[in-house]
Amino acid sequence: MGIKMKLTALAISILVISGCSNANSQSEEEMDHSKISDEEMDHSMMDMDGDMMEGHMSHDEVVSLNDSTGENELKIPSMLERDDEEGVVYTVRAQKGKTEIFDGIETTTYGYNGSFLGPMLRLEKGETVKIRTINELDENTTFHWHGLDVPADADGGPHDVIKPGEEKIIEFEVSQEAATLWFHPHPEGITAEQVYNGLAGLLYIEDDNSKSLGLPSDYGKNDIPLIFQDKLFDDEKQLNFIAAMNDDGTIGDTLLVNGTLNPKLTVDKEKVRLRLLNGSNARNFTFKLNTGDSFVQIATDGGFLNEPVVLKEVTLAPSERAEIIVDFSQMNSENDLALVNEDGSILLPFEVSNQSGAVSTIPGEMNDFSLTEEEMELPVTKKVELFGMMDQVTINGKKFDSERIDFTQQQGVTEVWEIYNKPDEMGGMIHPFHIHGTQFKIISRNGEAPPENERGWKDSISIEPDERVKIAVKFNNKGVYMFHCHILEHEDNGMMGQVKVE
Ligand SMILES: [Cu+2]
Repeated sequence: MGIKMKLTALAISILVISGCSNANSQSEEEMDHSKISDEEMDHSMMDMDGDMMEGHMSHDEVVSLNDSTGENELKIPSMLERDDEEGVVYTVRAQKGKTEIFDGIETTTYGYNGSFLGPMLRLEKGETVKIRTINELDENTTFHWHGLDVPADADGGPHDVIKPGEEKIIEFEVSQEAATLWFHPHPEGITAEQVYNGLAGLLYIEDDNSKSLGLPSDYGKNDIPLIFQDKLFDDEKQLNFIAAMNDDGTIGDTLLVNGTLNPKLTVDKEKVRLRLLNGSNARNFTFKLNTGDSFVQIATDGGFLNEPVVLKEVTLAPSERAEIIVDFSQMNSENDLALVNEDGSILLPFEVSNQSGAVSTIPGEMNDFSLTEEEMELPVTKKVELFGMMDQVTINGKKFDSERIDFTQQQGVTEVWEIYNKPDEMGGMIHPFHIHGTQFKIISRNGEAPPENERGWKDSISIEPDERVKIAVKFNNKGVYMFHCHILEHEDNGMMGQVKVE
């Protein structure tokens, strides 16, 4: 971060403190808020008055994460078994329970088919699936299948409330390609709390392609699910959401990976596939190896990239996924290897065993994703403006109203949505934008082609302040779907709209 940008951040904080909101008087260069990270903004604000500015609590990155000490082996979610019923039936129960996250201490948590988080649900493209969803909580919930291309009545948005003690069977055909998706609750106004308390699970889709690529696919061995979540525990080691809650996204100092405190992952000397999910309420993660070595990304939110992309780091906003492959074949246990965050904090130490694992090669061609000339030239027909902070967040100047349809779109017709993250006098903040019931294609970010690792199916996109993105959106099913900010507190505060597909 250069001095100029620091000064810019300072200039903005002075601007704010002096109560001047006429940001137009700033030069264009100074107005380039997108280059100022939230951290810079907050630090400069803290420098000025020694504390957070009133009414504007921290964004993410302000509370740093504690390093994982690596004393606990990573837990791997169990794979959900099919029920013994006609048709393909899975049962998913939302429950409350107690979990030993800290040694000898019981923490009250929520989970699916267990006390914390959920099992991994593995579906095959082409199969018709029935899922029985049961609410065993003492509050309303919904079961939302994030990234799944399903009819709206199976999507589990805020309209699909399941009351305590009630259940619902949904049925759909798995129509999309192999991907790492997930599921979580989506009840109006209380999504953040329920996810924070532990309701989240993984949903894998496999298909002929994914099974023929020869990628590491031994679940829990060289194909590892990784749900990253930050939490703030109180003195009794409980998750007190009301106390921890921040309207701009609840941020914690304690990292849990698959619900494991201080996790480490033991791997053989082989290529290992890591399916990264940012399951946090609000925190962004930038994943990299502490050695500075590169890895390859093979998949986005909704499927394989056409070719592996070599990277040194990958950033995921809440709800985004990336599948990456790390090559441990030349590593040994003397290497102090770990997955770390942008600031170097240790997220997941690796222990490399002496065993040589499977020899796998990463194919050069993995998919046939394409963004056509025709799609790129379509006019913008839906405009979305994300704005605000705290409980003042809006989309196109409005807050969510379950009775209001914001957009209509024809089933099977591709439209270009332009999403603009409008800065405020504070600079603004990143909003991860998610659309239900579809996977979309990124056409451009500020007029430029997206980076190589975003040239694949996406259901969420991280948008910087003052950034304008164009995406090609097509719905294959009908009904009313949500689009919203995936900072869950923003969603609960009304940063959400509805599109009706006809
Ligand atoms: Cu937001």
